Amino acid sequence: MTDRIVAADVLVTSPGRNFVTLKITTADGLVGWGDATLNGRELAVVSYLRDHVCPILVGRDPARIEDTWQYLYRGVYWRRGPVTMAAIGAVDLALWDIKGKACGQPVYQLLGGAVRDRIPSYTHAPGWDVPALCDAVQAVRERGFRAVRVQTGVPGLDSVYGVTKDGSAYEPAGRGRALVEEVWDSDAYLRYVPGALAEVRSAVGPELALLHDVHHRLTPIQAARLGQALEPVDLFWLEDVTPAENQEVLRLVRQHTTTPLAIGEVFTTVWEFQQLLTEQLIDFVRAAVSHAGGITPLRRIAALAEVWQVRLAPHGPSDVSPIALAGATHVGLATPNFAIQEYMGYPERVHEVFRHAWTYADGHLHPGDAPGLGVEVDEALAARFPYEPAYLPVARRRDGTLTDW
Ligand code: KDG
Ligand code: MG
Repeated sequence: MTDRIVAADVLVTSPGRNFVTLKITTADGLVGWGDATLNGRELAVVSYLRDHVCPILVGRDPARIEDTWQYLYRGVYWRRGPVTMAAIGAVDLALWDIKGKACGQPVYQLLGGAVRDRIPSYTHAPGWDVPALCDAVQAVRERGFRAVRVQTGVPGLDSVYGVTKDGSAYEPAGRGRALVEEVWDSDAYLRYVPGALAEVRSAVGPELALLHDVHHRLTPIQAARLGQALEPVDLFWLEDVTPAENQEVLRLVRQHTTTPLAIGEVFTTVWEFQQLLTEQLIDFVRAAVSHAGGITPLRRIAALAEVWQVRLAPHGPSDVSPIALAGATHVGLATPNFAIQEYMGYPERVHEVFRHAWTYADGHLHPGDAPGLGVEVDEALAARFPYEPAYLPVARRRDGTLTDW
């Protein structure tokens, strides 16, 4: 007797930050969980799911994951985009969770089994100045990480996205209805960062993998100059060096530097990677399993990347929930061209709301061997933390114009 979806519900909880979670329940009593969190636009995805997707899921066969993906992607007239793809991603994750539970297998086994024993991961070490940065890197190293994302303050700027002055962990979205506005100065950043990261490199030695995120803030020629200036630092990657809507601009960057490039956390479909991959303009694909529409399309993106020897390194900040992180670790264990998983970490309460089988040890993640994705949501606890408006800051240049993300 074919199982049927009998309910699809959306939970919003805020144990320190907002998370949107999809719960799919079947007639056989199986429950699948999916992450639909889209930082700063959470309620748009809630409505997309509650008002448009959940009603049409009821009655469907949960085992037909690919057909449901095609149904939700091709069936609706309007395709792509972060809201649509976060919603589809949540459904896809939940259906893989259900299929694993129905088979009594962890999802990575359904993806063809493990090609590695554990997944390399990196975390964040922000520091307002070089001494603080070196301390933060050392602290992360002591937790076993062999790869660290280093973000620094910039002299002359009061605030810099991703870095706190007191060294406390930063949360991308600030609570409150008002968007915080920050001043950004690319020239000050370009003057300071190469020297600062060179000091960090000489302090930590040659082996530790260092990553840096530019958050799309530079023009193509500025990105080329930064990449060149950072070559002696031997970065593992330089991320989001310039906005990549017009992907041709990366050709200019490639012409001038061999610093490896990582792009893709704001991309939502394989088509946005097409030119970057076929012209070998990037070395790492940063798609998030939730924002790119789920495990099903992420595997397709990885397969296309493999043709050009480009590797997968999914986005994994605190605004991608432990359910999506679980999904990424299952893909990571089963996908040959998987390089590294971002693991920014979560406040303790998040681990209490999202009880997960995935584990972190000694710089590596493992999805665990629980059936499905291996995450269960404590709904009673989640209900104690209602949604609170929270938004990413906006940056303006000194002349008042908006700068890119
Ligand atoms: O919501 C946006 C954040 O997730 C993003 O800015 C973090 O760039 C980021 C990263 O690489 O983790
Ligand atoms: Mg990033």
